Amino acid sequence: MKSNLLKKLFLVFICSSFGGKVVAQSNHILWYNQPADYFEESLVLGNGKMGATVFGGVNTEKIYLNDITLWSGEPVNANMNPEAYKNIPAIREALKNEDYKLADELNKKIQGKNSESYAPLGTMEINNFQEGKVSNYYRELDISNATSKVSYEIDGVRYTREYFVSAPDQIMIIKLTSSKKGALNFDIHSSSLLKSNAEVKDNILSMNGFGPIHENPGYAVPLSFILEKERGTRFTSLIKIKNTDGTVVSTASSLGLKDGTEAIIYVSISTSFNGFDKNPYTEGLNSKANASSNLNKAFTKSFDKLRQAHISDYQKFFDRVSLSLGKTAAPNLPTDERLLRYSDGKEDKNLEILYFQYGRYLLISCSRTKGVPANLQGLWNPHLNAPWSSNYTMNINLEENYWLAENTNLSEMHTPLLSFIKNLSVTGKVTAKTFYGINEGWAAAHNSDIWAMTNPVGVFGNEDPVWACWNTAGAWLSTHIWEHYIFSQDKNYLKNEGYPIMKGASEFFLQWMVTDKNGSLITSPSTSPENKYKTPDGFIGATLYGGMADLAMIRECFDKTIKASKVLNVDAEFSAKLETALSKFYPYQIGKKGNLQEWYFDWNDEDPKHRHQSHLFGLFPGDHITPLKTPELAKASRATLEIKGDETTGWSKGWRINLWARLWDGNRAYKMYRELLRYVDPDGKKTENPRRGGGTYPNLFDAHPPFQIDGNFGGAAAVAEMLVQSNENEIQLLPALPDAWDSGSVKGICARGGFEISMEWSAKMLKKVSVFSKNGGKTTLICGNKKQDITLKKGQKTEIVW
Ligand code: FUC
Repeated sequence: MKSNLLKKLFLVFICSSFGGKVVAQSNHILWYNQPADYFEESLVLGNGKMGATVFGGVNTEKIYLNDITLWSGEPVNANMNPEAYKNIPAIREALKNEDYKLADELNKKIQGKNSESYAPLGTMEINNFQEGKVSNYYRELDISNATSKVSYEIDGVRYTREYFVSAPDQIMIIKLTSSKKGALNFDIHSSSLLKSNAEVKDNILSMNGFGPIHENPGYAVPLSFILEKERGTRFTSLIKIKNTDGTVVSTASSLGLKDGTEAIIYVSISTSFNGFDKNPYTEGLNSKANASSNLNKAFTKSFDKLRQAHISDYQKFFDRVSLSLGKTAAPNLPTDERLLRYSDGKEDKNLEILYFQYGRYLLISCSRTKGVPANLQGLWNPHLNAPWSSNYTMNINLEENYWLAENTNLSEMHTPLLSFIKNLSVTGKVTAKTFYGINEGWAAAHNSDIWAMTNPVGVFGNEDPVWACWNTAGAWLSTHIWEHYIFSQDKNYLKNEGYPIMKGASEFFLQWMVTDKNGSLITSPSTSPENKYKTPDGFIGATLYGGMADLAMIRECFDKTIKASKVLNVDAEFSAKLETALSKFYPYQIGKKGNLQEWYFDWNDEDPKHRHQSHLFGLFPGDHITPLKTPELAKASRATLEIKGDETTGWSKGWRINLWARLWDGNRAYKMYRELLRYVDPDGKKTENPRRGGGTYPNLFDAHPPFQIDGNFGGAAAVAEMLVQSNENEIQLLPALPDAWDSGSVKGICARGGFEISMEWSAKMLKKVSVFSKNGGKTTLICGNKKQDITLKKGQKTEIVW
């Protein structure tokens, strides 16, 4: 007893004396005992618009700065291939004749330009002039308050830095201190990969520059940027030091502090982006004036005041959800070592919680800008030539970014995507007409960018239809509108903004679908993201008719549009048309291997283990396949997942965990969750036996590889999906609870119907549940064999001992 107590006291002592910080094994702190050498080791901060990637170096602190609105290009000319649609009948004819080779060739005529790219704003370097041996280095990111810290000692002097990026004040703050008076000596430089000019005036280090106007000519071709002085998005960064003592010094292009003890660095950035349809040069915002006004306002405020405002703004969102998974015996280790240990199969429940909450942290930090959703890298991209242009890939990646938005209680963070869909519905009208010959509704294809381009990509006939020609994004995205409504119960949004967009997506597909030889509705031409079929005579191709993924997504789109029209009590006639169409859809087919067929015929896949599984859309994120409603289809979905296996890219793992959760197989979902959290070495790191593949980097970023943020979000969403599943009428509690999580509690998970769930369980049995209703309503709670109907008034909460 006594020795246990002593041990505990000793542990508390060790933890609280380490680097002066409390670092007990944590579910909210990422920490390291060395600076980051690689991007995938850095710690990221953001306010939904501005992003900072902090390396925490001793002699040189490197911080990449991003603004989510800084892209190449300018508003898209959606009418880029006005006669493309004239080729559709010939493709249909080729498909009717089962001439797949010709169909694939002709499908290339339905292509337009590629997307623009997300651009890095710049790099800020803080050079420190302390020499000597470094000891007690410590670096952390605390996701419970969205602040980061670095501290170390040199010759007995302790240096600290604290960083945050504030949404209420639109500013990045860095506070530097030294434990010895006057020991702080540093200077700051700004640079950018873009065309820019840095200078110091009135003790402000400013950098002004502009983004390229064009373009990524194709993934296969090296990027070629054209810089024109009077075109493209302008950007500004401003840096100013507030010192308590010492002297602020400057050169023509650097700003510094001499012999100080404490200083605060204010960093303000801005761009001229003024909306997807406004020329960022001739109709742009004044980036200089905006950056300066944010800087001046923040500069009058104290560090404590700014910090407090930042933390309370952030915690308003973050604190809505908490998760506990019971006792853990995992030791307290730096996050990189912790991940390695976990990858070797060891238990670490708090790491599992940390990864879940980190997903929520990342979404709050990168998704708060109207019309500009989180991109492929969230908003943290250092590259001029980023992987996949750091753009929006809409055949999975963009949507997966938002799977956690509603169920993990971050509905506000969904709105950048929802407003972006609205923009897509504008350019998408032109795309529907010019590429597909459809005069009603809107269409969107595989890629997009900040300019809401909707055309199929491929550089006008140069790229593979297997990804370039997919045109079902409108169906998929419109389901996000329904999800937002059904979780939030915001009828005004549905009526005034959401429903017309959903209707437009449905209108397009109603016209686009054709009948097969037996009178069933299908799409033609179709492709299935981004897999290829093998016909019985050996042809490997992408273009086909009746792809099952298209049908699954359009089914969801029609179904949700009908539901929305009923909620609003409008468009009964249109709804009836959708009902009739749904009854004629070419039905799902079960293949010879017991799998859910991806192709119209029971063909083989070129790659049976392909990372995409879009034909399982109805199981997740859709809901028309469930183990109860459609047991045969659920079984076939399971067979498909078994054939594909579990080894895949980061985002694909994220998706499969959700699929297993929807199949109510908690242990398989958990197995794959563990595999998503498998340690992956930074991309550039040369080690003898590098750990590569889909998984998680030392900074807990998702590894496709390379870094893509979708896997972080998909993985976090899946945790919620394992604990709570819901539809318009029912809430399943603990539907896919893994054995490893036999006891625990959760607070604040959202369910469809506008409910918020908190509950406790032990020995895998639900003990207590409390349900809060946002807008009043009824639902049925289900757990195991027990069901309970509840009706609540708006704002009412009930607690049930189960
Ligand atoms: C899709 C995926 C790739 C990658 C890219 C950004 O094309 O098939 O794996 O994630 O998007």
